[in-house]
Amino acid sequence: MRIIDLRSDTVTLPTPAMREAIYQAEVGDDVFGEDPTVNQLEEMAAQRMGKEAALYVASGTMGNLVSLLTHCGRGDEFIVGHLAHTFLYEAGGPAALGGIHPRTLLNQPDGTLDLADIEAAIRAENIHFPRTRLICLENTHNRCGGAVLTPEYTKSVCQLAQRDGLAVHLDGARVFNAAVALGVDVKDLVEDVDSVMFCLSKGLSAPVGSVICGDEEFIYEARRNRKIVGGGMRQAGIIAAAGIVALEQMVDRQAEDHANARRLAEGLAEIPGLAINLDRVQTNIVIFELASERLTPAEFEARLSEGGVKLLAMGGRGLRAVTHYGIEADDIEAALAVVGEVMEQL
Ligand code: TLP
Repeated sequence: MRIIDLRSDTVTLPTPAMREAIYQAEVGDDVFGEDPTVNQLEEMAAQRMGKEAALYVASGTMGNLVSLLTHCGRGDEFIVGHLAHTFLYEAGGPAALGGIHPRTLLNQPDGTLDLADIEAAIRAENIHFPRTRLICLENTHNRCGGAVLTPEYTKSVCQLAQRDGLAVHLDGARVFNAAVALGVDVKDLVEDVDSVMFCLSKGLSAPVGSVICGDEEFIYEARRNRKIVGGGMRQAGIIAAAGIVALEQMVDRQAEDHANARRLAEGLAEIPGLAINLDRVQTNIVIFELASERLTPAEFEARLSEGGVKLLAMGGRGLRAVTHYGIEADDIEAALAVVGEVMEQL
């Protein structure tokens, strides 16, 4: 039976070109700055983002953590959405390892934070208060169904931050999905942020790794913090080689993933017992609800899995399916047929 794995775009396997690049990669000791392949990837990433410098890290979680450790000291506060990945799914790393205090604001359904809410949350200087240092945004927004933040919105948050001397970090795990969906250069989405982390190992299909981009000084300090968390990786060119192929070959094709997600969402909308807001499907993530109370989302997930379709129950009545390299239009039709059968049997 063919397994259609829609749990995440993290399940993507390296392409033949990536395996070839891995085989051919020239490597050296990256902690000495001597891995030519890592250096090439970092230069390429900085250039793509329009930033001065970049740093290769093991994961998105490490990239966000290292960025937060670089922006904030112990007892400092960062403003973050209540549905942000950095807040929900990174094991409290900034608090556990950096003594950094999260100040959560309600995410709007489109992934934004209300500008008035941000303004109201910025603290005055007072010995009782933590010091607000940073605003953290997420584009695309995972828990908001892959919602895209526009260049204009991001710019307005950055302007507000600059007025109060705060930095802005973008969790851009899927920022290339946002760029493809909006038809803009990714530079336009990160122009005014102080740091951005993007993942090579999700929609771009590389096996391992993420990159942080920012100015020279920020990246110098981030390199120290990467060392502190044990992220100095020696002959990392072996994996960085696939990252270079990802940036060269795998960005534009994400439009196919978006088209497949849209088709999936439209198909789900026609199946009785499921609820979905089609306006919210903008990129490669489809979040929908099991409206029928005849089975729990966990049971639904298990039944689909027996039929060869994997997706994730997300708490509450919500479920998530993610399209990616390796999932074709036919797979979407096959997945919809399995979902339809499971719902009919209820
Ligand atoms: N997200 C994963 C899981 O952790 C939920 C997924 O399957 O979507 N920022 C965002 C917006 C993310 O979605 C993720 C991973 C990360 C950061 C962390 O990246 P990794 O998994 O490389 O540490």
